[in-house]
Amino acid sequence: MAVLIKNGTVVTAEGEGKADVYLKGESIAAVGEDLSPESGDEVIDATGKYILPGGVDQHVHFSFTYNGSKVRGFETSNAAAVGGTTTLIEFVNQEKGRGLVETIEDYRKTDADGISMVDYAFHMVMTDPRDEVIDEIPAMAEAGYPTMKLFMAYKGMFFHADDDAILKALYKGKEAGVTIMVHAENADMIDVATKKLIAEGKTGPYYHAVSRPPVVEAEATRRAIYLAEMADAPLYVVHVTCREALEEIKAAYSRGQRIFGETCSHYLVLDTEDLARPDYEGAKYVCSPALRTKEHRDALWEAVDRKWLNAISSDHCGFDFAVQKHMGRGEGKSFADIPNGAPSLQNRLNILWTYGVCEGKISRSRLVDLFATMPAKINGLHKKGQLSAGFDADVVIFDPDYEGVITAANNLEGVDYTPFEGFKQKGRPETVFLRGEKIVDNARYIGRRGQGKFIAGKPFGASYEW
Ligand code: DUC
Ligand code: ZN
Ligand code: ZN
Repeated sequence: MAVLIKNGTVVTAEGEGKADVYLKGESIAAVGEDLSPESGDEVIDATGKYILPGGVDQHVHFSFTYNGSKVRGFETSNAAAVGGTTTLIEFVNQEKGRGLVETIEDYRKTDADGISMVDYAFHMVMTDPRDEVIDEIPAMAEAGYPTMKLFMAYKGMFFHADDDAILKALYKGKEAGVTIMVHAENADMIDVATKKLIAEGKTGPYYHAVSRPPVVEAEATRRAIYLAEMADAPLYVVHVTCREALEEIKAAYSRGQRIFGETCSHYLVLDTEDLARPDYEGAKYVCSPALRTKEHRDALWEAVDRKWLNAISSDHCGFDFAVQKHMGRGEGKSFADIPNGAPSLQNRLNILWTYGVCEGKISRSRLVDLFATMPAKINGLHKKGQLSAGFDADVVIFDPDYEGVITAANNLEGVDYTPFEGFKQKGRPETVFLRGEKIVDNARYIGRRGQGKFIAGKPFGASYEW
């Protein structure tokens, strides 16, 4: 069945204008003026609405485990749909002693296929950098997984990676067109500061930020850039949060290195002071890197506007407050025991629109680039993230006139809180199509479990284009 969306304003990464959008089967058949329906087509009048490509969230955690506590999984992916995101990219931690492809494919079969309500792809997280694992990187890319992250943070945890692993991954990744990503924080600096704070009795959630200040992120970002320089390979820095790390990325880019990065919605609107909220509510805001001050938020908004950063992700992590976020409370416990991460799958577009577009920090076109187009290109998802003929018919009809308040009470993330509780919201995704099928109608999820499908990424994504 075909759908013709008429009279809306189509927003792309290049600009915007009045146009109709024709969806036929799973693809966009045409974008243009005065398109006519065929008999039997559904026609939607989008007068006064914006038409955006379905979002691509390149940074979600549906399998992350911290101190034995696990996040909510793909069964909550309808939260992405109502938030206007139609493709998710999940980080899968390699299991020790196992190969890369087998780890992702086992996880995919048991935890994503037949469950996900939006389309999905995967990044590998390498945790066991044996020679045969490094040698498997090209096969991983050929299997549809052309991106791999390494955690420079988290000393003592099985997923921590040292410089040796990162450099080997950069060398081998470059041969195969794999984009190497890093979570850039200096693990030793955090470890020493954490132990010192705990010894001083400074154990509450606020000290999470004190244990990992911007210098921790700047040091690791610079080191990763040097490693990428040595390998002459591109590098992607996930969740950039501070001015100092941004400066490292900009400097490397202007020296001619292919260094790229993203930030995440919570770093643009939340504050270090949120970690000091009473009644242990500060624990809701424990994520890594830590939340920053206004000075850094301003720097991030400028960076996303000026293309110094090229994507805004959620870094969604569905730990609940009542039990999981309380793991740092009690005798002998500290902020270091609180699972890292916050739920934000549903509100990425709402935050970017209300606090970015409506406050004049980014244009609608810039939003589309950061929310959908660039994340698709970086990850080699060649039919996602654009409103053009031949692309997947993943489309959001956005109502700019809606006004509301964000609350966990009407959230589908399956978590008992949202870090954006009480935030004003302007505009909302009213209708969402996933490959031509309507999955959100009048801002309510109407799709089916298992409707999403796996999308294989192609190697040599945008970080290789110069
Ligand atoms: N940081 C988070 O806040 N959550 C998941 C993993 C990470 O690095
Ligand atoms: Zn991270
Ligand atoms: Zn993350």
